Amino acid sequence: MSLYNYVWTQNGITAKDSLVYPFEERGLQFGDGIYEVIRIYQGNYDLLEAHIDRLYRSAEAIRLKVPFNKETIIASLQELAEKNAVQTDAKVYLQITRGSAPREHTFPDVPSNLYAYIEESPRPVAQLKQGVRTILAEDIRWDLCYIKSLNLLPNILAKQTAKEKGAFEAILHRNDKVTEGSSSNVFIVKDNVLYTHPAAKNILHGCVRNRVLTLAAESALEVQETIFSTQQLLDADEVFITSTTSEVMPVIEVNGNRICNGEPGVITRRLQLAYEKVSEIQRTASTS
Ligand code: DCS
Repeated sequence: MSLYNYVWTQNGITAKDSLVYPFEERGLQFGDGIYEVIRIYQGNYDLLEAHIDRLYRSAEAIRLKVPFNKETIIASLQELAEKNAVQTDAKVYLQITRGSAPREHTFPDVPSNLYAYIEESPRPVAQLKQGVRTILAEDIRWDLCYIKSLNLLPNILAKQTAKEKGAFEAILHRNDKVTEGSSSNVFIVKDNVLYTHPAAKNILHGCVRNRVLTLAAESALEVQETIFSTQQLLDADEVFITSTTSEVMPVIEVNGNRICNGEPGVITRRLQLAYEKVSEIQRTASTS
């Protein structure tokens, strides 16, 4: 996937090839930082404020200084998209770390490092239509997964296992209670009720998750933010996962067990369409 040429750093917008990182950098050496992945549809940001709000919540949780206020971050990301003349479906990756300093665990007295770049990111149209396979994996992460931290090793290992088993996502569980996916939130539908894990500290409070909950409430669908088990997942009428890049993605298999006869469910479809509408996703772009 191609990267757009200009990146934004704490020092301004620059060509990506001119960006040099020192090897003594807190993100590189400790994963001491936070990030966001934000959608761009046809050159326009989606859910930008929600992502920046979450960025600040993550920063506060790890006592990281964000070098700009919210308005400046939003304006700079807009400027970055304009400078790159982005017109396609894309995503921005924004990262802030505790800066460049000799390797000591304690906080250095240096400015934070920030960068953001834009990458083309076509919507996964075929998968959105057909649904995807998933596996179950133990959730071995720490207790504070609401922080979008750079430390993604457990997520990476789970996603790699999923890939090796021909699956799109690993659905994580702790003592047989489903938490979320390795890079997504998980929903089930049972008897016309939508269930998802509560927005507790041990899951990421997904921006797409929040939007789907709003859409469900607007369509008078009963929603319960409660913990459910792996058995309830396997017995669900419908399952779907949500994320910035995957939107509302139907799940048609969990650990080799077919869900909804291997077809995306009716309520999943309805929420998918509502999501496309509210995100102002161009139907022409999504079906091309
Ligand atoms: N849970 C985890 C662990 C995630 O990493 C993500 C998104 C989500 C849930 C869904 O959150 P959003 O709805 O806000 O996207 N992960 C991003 C990532 O790392 N790549 O793409 C999305």
